[in-house]
Amino acid sequence: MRDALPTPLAPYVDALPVPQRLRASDHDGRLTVRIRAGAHRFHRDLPESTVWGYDGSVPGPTIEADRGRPVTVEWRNELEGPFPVVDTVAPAAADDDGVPVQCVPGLSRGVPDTRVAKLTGQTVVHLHGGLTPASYDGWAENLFAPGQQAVFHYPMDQRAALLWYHDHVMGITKYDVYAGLAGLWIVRDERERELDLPEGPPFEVPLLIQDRNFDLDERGLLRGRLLHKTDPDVMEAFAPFTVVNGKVWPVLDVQATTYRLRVLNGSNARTYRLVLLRDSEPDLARIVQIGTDHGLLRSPVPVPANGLVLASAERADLLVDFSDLEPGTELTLLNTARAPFDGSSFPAPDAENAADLEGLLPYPHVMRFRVVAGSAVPRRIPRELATDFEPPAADELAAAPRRAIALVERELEGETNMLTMRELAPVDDDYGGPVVTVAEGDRTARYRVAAAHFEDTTRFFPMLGEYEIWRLINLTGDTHPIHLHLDPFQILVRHPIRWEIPENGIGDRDLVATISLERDPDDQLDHTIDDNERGLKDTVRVNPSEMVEIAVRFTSYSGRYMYHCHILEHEDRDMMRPFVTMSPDLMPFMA
Ligand SMILES: [Cu+2]
Repeated sequence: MRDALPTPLAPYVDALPVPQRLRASDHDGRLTVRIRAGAHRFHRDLPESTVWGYDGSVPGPTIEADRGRPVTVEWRNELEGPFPVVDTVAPAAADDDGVPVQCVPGLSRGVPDTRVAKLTGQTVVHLHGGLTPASYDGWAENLFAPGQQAVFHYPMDQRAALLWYHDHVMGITKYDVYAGLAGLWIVRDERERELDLPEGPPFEVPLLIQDRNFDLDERGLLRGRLLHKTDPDVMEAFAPFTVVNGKVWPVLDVQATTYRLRVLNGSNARTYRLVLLRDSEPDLARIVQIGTDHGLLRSPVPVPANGLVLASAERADLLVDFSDLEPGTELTLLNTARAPFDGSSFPAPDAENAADLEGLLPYPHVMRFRVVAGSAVPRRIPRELATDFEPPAADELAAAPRRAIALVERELEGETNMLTMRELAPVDDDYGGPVVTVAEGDRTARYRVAAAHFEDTTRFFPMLGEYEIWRLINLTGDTHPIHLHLDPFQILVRHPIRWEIPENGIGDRDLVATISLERDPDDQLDHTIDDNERGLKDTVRVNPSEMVEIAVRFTSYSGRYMYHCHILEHEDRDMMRPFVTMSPDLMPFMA
């Protein structure tokens, strides 16, 4: 079933909102952000929605900071009133017409979850991509309640990049972010200014992309109330309406010049593959990508031929040249990615036909650009961008500690599936318990599961200043965007793998699996690292039948941090683990 539904809201009628700018330098580095309920209109033809937002707005204000100039934020929790999102699990995955319930608004006969309705507004703020001391990183269990506040110090001793701040409460991040608790944070530095990149309005435009769904009233008409709906087959909420900076399918008037788009996928679970179309044809050649999660790439790269893929929490810094276009020209940004995303491709020339109900993509619409009158000014694109990082050299990695983590989905009877990160520890040949074997050429390594749940004993103690190699082994059918807090990493390789898990091989803590580093003949994915992934990343897509190796070097702070899947429904359902960065002089004193 690859089919469209009629759009219940008119696309491309609302102007793209640009979030309020909050420049730290205008406030001597001291900011106060009130976390509170607000009223927000997601579309011209929708009634106002109640949201929970930073400064009561969706998205929150875009905080702008300069490298080397610390920022202190007093996060004041002033949340009150009922929780603004209704949560439900529909009793069936499809309605009577066979349409998946996640493709349509309304409860689809689901019963509102009363536990969610009773949430009172406990919160904690995490600055995603921030090199932040552990005390201010927003540990998921260190909460502040309504009436309380937290004063967090952000050193901003880090390169220019698009970061974002969002709620990170253990178990309910998916609800709090969906309610509106997310905003952008831009770090600027001298290198970017040397390159004369667009900074600020009108030519630098942040695009925070999310998906949202809404409840219906008794007459079946859309009302503004936010709806987080899942179904018995799909535990993640994949909402039908794409929202950019808080508006469903907005339009941006652009002059005939180069724009810098700072794109973030802030969705709970949905991955986007963004394709720009003009006159129904892909028009991706006018886009170059200059940056990724942690800022500038070493040189500009084209976006992949079938579109720019961004999983939850991934960012892209794009330059788009509109200078050859006549006033009145329209370009449309569409999404061609099915959900749940499994890494498979979709041809860009077919983007207009990407609607796919079974793939939980009823509307490919994202937003439109409309060229308006003005003088045409192309902008020179620098050929060399970042000069401050290199791929790690072989000798730097030769002695690097290696860690292995299996991503596992455990199906449970009458309960939502459990997703866990299984930290693997090598065992010798006489170990008699359940093992995971990894065959690599003629060598086979054997592992036991050493940790499976967030509260299991911490096992990862990376030493500051030293490279480590982490191997992320996906034993599920979906792509998981894995995010490490604190320092960025580089992707070394994506290995295709074959794997087998016997019946009942996934226990609460045990795992039996046979993995080999070879391509499965049925595997259609190419498992390449895209050019735009050869930068400093903090979130990496780990596709099905794939083992991703990353090289990470923690440099900045000692303390307790976490890594997790950035599909919020997974992170909340245990796909998260702690690690502790260590100063080497303390290691002899570790028990
Ligand atoms: Cu996941």
